[in-house]
Amino acid sequence: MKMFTTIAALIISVTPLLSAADKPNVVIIYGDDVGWGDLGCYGAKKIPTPHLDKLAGEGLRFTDGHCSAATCTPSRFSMLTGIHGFRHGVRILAPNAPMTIKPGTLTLPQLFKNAGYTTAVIGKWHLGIGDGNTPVDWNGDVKPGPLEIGFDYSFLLPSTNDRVPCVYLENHRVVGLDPNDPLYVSKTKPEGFKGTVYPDGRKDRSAMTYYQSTHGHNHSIINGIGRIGTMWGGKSALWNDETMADEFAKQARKYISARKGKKEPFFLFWSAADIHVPRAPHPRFKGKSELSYRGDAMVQLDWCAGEITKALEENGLSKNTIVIFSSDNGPVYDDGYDDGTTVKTSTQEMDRGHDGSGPWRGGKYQIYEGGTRVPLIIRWPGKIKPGTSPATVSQIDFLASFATMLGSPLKPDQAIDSRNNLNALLGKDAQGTRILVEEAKGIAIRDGEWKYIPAGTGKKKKMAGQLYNLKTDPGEQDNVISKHPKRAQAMQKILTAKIKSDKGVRAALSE
Ligand code: NG6
Ligand code: CA
Repeated sequence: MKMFTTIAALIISVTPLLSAADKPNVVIIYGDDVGWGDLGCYGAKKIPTPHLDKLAGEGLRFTDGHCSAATCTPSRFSMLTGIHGFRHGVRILAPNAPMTIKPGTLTLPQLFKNAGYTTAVIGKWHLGIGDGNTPVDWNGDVKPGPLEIGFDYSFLLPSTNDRVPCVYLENHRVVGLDPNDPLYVSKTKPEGFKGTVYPDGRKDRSAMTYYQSTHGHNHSIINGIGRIGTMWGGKSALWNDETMADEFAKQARKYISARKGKKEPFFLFWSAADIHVPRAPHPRFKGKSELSYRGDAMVQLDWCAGEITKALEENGLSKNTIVIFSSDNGPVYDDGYDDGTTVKTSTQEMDRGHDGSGPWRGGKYQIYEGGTRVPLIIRWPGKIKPGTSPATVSQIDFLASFATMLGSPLKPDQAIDSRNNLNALLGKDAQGTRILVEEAKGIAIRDGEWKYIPAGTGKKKKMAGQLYNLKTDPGEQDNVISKHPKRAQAMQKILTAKIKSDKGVRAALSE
């Protein structure tokens, strides 16, 4: 009997979970700066999000789902590579930054491609473009980019919506560029340049007609909105901020309808600019939330999610498609634009009584739960039982989990920080990972209900080490490090010896 069980277990462990014909399509709908508390199904009272609420009702809604870092680039880097950003010094990227993901790295799209999928990314990129040796020629082939790391098709907002260049990039080419007004991204005016010159907000604030901005959002004024970085020319190719969401939704519809009746499954990474600043939702969303631009942008993002799920439905693809909704970091309010979002109370910032972090402390940029604990919803009709899961799950584990689902084992040097958490993602394990890494300026770790933030240097003073029990103190208010010094030391040891280990979290934690 024992022998039989062992053999049966062996067979189960080496047999792919899926036959080729059953491989599900996978769509990740990724919000930008969307907090845990910004969706109706997570408790938002002032922002109607009917489409995402429906998705949650038909799928599994995680209450302890995480992105890997409290800012965009490291989170996206980790989700796509299964490697923590801190290993490669990945930080928020400047407008003209080169690729953070080196061609040849095993990425999430490459994993799917190896398993016979066709793959695409539509929307915000912010992972850098170019090899870092030769400057990117925005008038020629703009590469390496997503096509060189596993995506078959890309339609991008290359950086962020508050950074130049304010143009769309389809595969290797800027869309709608007029060769008579070539595009350059550089601090200084290119020699002999005769094309469009945009107002410099440092000298001309009156050009900020949409709303005023501060904190470096003033180098180039494009469409009346201040941006980080300077661009020259490319006027015919400029995006329209108010139709950007419509454009990305249209591209998603086009892509999905082209997949109808095709044999090979697809992976689509659909990455919104909403609800990142500068928020400029289409005027039809004005006043649709009881909040400001930020709430209305969230209603717009919800509408886009509805367009994507409708496109799947109309093309008969819903049933065999896994749809994931999540975000790249926690919430932030005005973040440098006077869009009327931030209303300060005596103790915290929020938007007219709406707290985008829900019950968690902090938000974007911060090491507290609100920085990385984000909405995470997964729907797979007939395969994932609808409900709510308390399991601890992280986007960095998507890669190893999908590798398990596809029966494509990872080599030890691939996606070194990604661990298989498929059972939790499918709703078959209510615990998930015990050890979780949270990255902001520093690195914190969770061990079940405990959270440890090492002592570090804050902006003004040296921050002391912190230990919280999230079960009794979910709001991280009561630092109990002096009551439990041994626990803090043990967690520090795991952080130094295992999390920071060159072998990666997967190998180090399984030892
Ligand atoms: C910050 C920007 C902020 C935002 C962020 C990136 C300033 C003062 N602030 O540096 O507005 O663009 O970078 O956001 O420049 S993220 O979601 O892409 O990480
Ligand atoms: Ca973000």
